This record gives sequence, structure tokens and C-alpha cells, in this order.
Amino acid sequence: MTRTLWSPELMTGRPAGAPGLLRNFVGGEFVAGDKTFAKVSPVTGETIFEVAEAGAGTVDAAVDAARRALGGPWGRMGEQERAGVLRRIADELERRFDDLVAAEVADTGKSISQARTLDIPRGAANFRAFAEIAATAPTESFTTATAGGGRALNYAVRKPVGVVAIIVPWNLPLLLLTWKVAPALACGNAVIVKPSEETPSSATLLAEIMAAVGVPDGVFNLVHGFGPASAGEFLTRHPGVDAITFTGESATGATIMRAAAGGVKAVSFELGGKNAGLVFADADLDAAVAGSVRSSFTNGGQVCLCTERLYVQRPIFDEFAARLAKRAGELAFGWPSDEATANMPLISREHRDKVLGYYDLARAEGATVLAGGGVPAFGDARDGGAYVQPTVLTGLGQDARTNREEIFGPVCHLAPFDDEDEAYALANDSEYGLAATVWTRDVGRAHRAGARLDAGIVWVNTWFLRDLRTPFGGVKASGVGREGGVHSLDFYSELTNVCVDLS
Ligand code: NAD
Ligand code: 6OD
Repeated sequence: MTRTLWSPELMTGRPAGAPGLLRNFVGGEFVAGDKTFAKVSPVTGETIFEVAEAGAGTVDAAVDAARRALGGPWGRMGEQERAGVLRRIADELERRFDDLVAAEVADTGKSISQARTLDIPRGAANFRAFAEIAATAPTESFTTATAGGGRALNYAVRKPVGVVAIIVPWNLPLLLLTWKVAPALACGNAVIVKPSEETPSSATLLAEIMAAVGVPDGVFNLVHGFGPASAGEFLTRHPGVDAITFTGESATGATIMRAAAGGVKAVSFELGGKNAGLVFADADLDAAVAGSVRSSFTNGGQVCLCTERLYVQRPIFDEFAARLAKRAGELAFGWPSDEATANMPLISREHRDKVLGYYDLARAEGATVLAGGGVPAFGDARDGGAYVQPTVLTGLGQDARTNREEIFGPVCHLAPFDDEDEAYALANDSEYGLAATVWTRDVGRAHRAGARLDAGIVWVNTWFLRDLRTPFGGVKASGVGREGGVHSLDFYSELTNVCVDLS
């Protein structure tokens, strides 16, 4: 039986008489686009609604609306008042919690329990956190000697960057979108957001929420569509866009960087990963196994922070491998609406084919498959979906493509190491450098790992534990810049230094 929790008919962001169409949001109005595209359920493969694609004209209108908004009441609002707006957005997000959960579950097929405990609460938390961070951010000031023996006072004033384009992927749609919208608005910018073509629903609900709490028209604009020759490219090439913040694949980041170069636009990129986990022999093995199940298989392995390479110290390798493989095979395949469901489909059949291609490649490269490696059979409508089995591999060398390329599915490869130096060398041997996870009881090693691992984030004895005040981003091909806390304020604002001679 197909269970549909969500329908765009729940939204006002649709034209009367065309209940199955999600629209763009420009200058405070829901508007159609030039054409439409189908949104397909990853759970069943059925088309669940249509989405209005923004063409160049709609993107132009969104940029014009955003520029007008900067010249209106929003541009004159003080930071405390803007913080109040952000708190009202968080309140409204919480009031529409169930709609947002249903939207996220329908678009992605993720489990309702994950949407309730991770995705949607983080949406509200992002607005509350950045209301606080922006309203309490310190300002710099220095006194300087003048040539005449007097003093001058320097102080820095934060100003919005202007019109910010926000382009995000499909894996944690509302979480990743609001992680950028909240600080951008807190700093007084106007935004144009482009969610992934795969996950248009929660962003459309967010547009309704903006309207409901009285965010001035044009401050939040939404354009739906794809990347190349569609809303994404039109936005990144637009001369009226001042800055671009992007989360997605590293190759897409490179394309956007080229598009941004023409206008010398500021960019902030959160990109791909091939994250390593290090399990030392002194680790709490129960915690390391449970933590590695989470870090490799959460959200179907479709989190940029997921561990795809696990290195385990030789004395515990066999036991760890056996326990991880057993746990991977036990993760429940239920409907998204069942509380106990642990696995989820990949976002699309296209992505499933890519991940299955890596399962085949791993075998061809000589891997031993300890768990999974294929497609589950349901005997119901989910056979039309995009599910794969959580998969544990071993036996490959560092240079195998399976160990170098980001797969972005529920899969990890296990390899042994002998000592700490070798563990860091293996973990750092990657084109990427987003996150690393270390399991050890040695406090000194925990700190050494933080210093020696080439990653933007190092978790010790935990994974994906977030404090929104901390810097977040990647090194090497995993990103450009840092967001989070005051680092977000630095990207979403320009600093003007004012120097006043006091003599
Ligand atoms: P993607 O790069 O294909 O697409 C991301 C977004 O960019 C989508 O909205 C897409 O429509 C848009 N886009 C694509 N081509 C574009 C172009 N030429 N110009 C402008 N916009 C364009 O990524 P995806 O498949 O949606 O997401 C998965 C990837 O995202 C993985 O590589 C994953 O690691 C990465 N990711 C990184 C982080 C992080 O914080 N570092 C977080 C989540 C996902
Ligand atoms: O937690 C966050 O703020 C964040 N940006 C997470 C990214 C997850 C990637 O899929």
C-alpha cells in the first residue's frame, strides 16, 4: 500500500484549480514559472506533484524584488528588530511542524522519526540561534595614535552584503536551507533561494511562513528549477546577485565559482566529502560500532558528513567488522511513516543507479562484501522506489576508486591500520577534507587527532553533534570558507571601518 502523508494541496503556494503545482515566490507573491517539472516519490517512483520551473525572467523578477526590499523598511531595520523577526519565523516553523515533517518525508522518503527529531527541529533552531548570534555579536574597536599626539577611534560597522543567492541540495532540505537563510536575514540581506529540484516542498512552506510572519515582500524569494540552463545558472550568473552561498557537489561548486568570477561575487561553499572514521583498539567498542552505524547509514548515507572510509586498528578489526556488518543488515526497511524505520530510499532512481554502479565497481576492484551490496525486495509499491541495501565492504587498497570517490549512499569500506601515524596518513590521503570521526579512550590522542587530521570538523567519540556557534566547512575539495556562529556573520555582512580623529 502506498501511504502519502503530504500533498501540495495543503499549501497556499499553488494556484486555484491547479492543486498539484508548487510555485515560485517572488516579491511576496506565489508565481508560476515558464514550464513545469514532475516531482517523483523516491519511495514508490510515482509522480506526486508538479513544480513551476523559474526561467530567466522569473529569476530577474526575484533579483529586482530583492533589491527593492533592501531599499525599503527591511534595509532600515535595526539588528534587534530583525532578531525579533527571526524568532517569529522560528515560532511559525514550530506551529507548522507537522506540515514540514510531512513535506520532507514525501520529498525524500526519509523516516518520519528522523524528520521529527533532526530535520525540522534544526530548521527552527537555526532561526533562534542566528537571532541570538547576530543580536549579540561584538563589534571591534581600536584606538590609534595620531601624528599630532592625539588619539583616533576605529570601529567596525556591519552592513548587509546585499542580495544573496542560496543554492542547496536535497539530502537535508530544510536544515541546510535555513542554516543559510537565518544568518543571511539576521545580517539584513535579501535572499533568493533555490532548493534542489528533488526537494521543493519545505522551501515552499518556508515561503508561506515568511509571508505569515510579515517578512517584508522581496526579502525572501524562492525560485524552483535545475542547475545548468535553469534557475541555478541564471541566479549564479545574475549581475544583481552580490554573493552566492552553495551546498552541493564539489564539481558543481567549481562551475558556480566560474559563474561567480565574472561579477567578482563572494562565495561560500560546503561541498562533498569522503570522510574517514578511525577506530582505535582502546575505543569503547559498543559505542564505536553504534556510532559508525549512525555515521555511515544515517539518512541513507546521504549526509555530506557520513563516513565512507573506516580504518580500524588491527587487533579489533575482525570483531568490529563482524559487528558492523551484522548491525547494517539489521537496519529496518519500513515505510517512512513507521516510527521504527531506519533505512530510507536514495533520492532518485538516477542516484540509485550511481550508487549501485559503485557497488559493482567495488566488486570489480576486488572488494569483499560483508553486508548488503544490492537492492531490497519488498513485494509492494516500494519496489518502484530507489532503495539500496546498506553495504559494508572490505579488502580494497587506498587507490581503489571506491575509496577515493564520494558515493553518497549507505556504504562504507573497512581497512586495518597498525599505529596512530598510519591512521592519520590513511585518513588524510584524500582529495576531500570535510569531517573525520575518531573513536578512542586516549585523551591525548583525541587532541592530537584534532591537530593532525586534514578536515574542517573532527568528532571524537561522537558524530554529527552540532553547536551552531562553531565553525563549519571543509578543507581541500570539501569547501571554501566557514559558516556557523560569527563566521556566518562574516560571510553575510560587509565590515566598514570608521576612523574618527578624536583630537
Ligand atoms: P548538486 O551539486 O548536484 O546540486 C546542489 C544544488 O545545486 C541543487 O539545488 C542543484 O539544482 C544546484 N545546481 C546544480 N548545478 C548547478 C549549476 N551549474 N549552477 C547553479 N546551481 C546548480 O548536489 P546534490 O546532488 O543536490 O547533493 C549532494 C552533494 O552535496 C554531495 O556531493 C554532498 O556531499 C554535498 N553536500 C555537502 C554538504 C556540506 O555541508 N559540505 C552538505 C550537504 C550536501
Ligand atoms: O549541521 C549543519 O549545519 C550542516 N551544514 C550539516 C551538513 C550536512 C550535510 O549533509
